[in-house]
Amino acid sequence: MRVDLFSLFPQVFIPYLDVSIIQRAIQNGLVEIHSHDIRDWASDRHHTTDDVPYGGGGGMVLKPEPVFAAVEDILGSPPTCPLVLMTPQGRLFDQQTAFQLSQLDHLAILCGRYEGIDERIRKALVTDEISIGDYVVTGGELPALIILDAFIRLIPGALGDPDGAQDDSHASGLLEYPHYTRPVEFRGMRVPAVLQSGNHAEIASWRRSQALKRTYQRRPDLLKTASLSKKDIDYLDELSHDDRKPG
Ligand code: 6SD
Repeated sequence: MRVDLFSLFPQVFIPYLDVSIIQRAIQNGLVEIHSHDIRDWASDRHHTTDDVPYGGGGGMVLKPEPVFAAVEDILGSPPTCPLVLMTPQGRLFDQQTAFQLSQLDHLAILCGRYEGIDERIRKALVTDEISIGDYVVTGGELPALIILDAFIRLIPGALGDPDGAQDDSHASGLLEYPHYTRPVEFRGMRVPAVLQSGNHAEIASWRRSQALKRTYQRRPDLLKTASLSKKDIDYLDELSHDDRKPG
């Protein structure tokens, strides 16, 4: 897979892409990341990339010319791959979108700066708009890194473990069960006995119940779309009946 990143601060991507799972995925040829400095396509003497907004008001706006020039130069005209704009106005990013992005051969991401981008960029170049949540950060770089990280780890072979990301929170539509490692007792807190039993069926059943309980307590909204067995539903019924008992 190839990813092209367009930004006014492409240097911020480097340290994050240089470590851990993403670095390994790049080294193993699973993903190729090219970051581009939009300023390199600014044609005036001062390499200007922003200008005042028509209609007045505060803040500056990302100019269309350098963005069109950069995107058309790198992706062709018209571009043949999706161009995602990181913006608080986009659709909310989730694990399903991460999975869809991980299956593309080629993806481009545009990171805004300033108070906004000229609307003609959105109209003529952008094919999809994604938000990482209902809060505002200073530019699209951190949001882009978040979606990059989320989908690169889903590319088959990116995680060392052959089971990959299948147990991750949200992969099953549920939150993850609790994890324990050694020592068996730490500051008076013991590892649940079932995890030391060696009984794989019982361990799987305990983990499933814990995942269901956590999701029920913290993110009950997720239960509407999770795929649940008859046994899961019976267990959730039990939890909700316990809630209704006095005391
Ligand atoms: C100015 C940006 C680009 C500013 C953003 C995206 C989300 N979900 N929060 N903030 C954002 C993206 C903010 O360029």
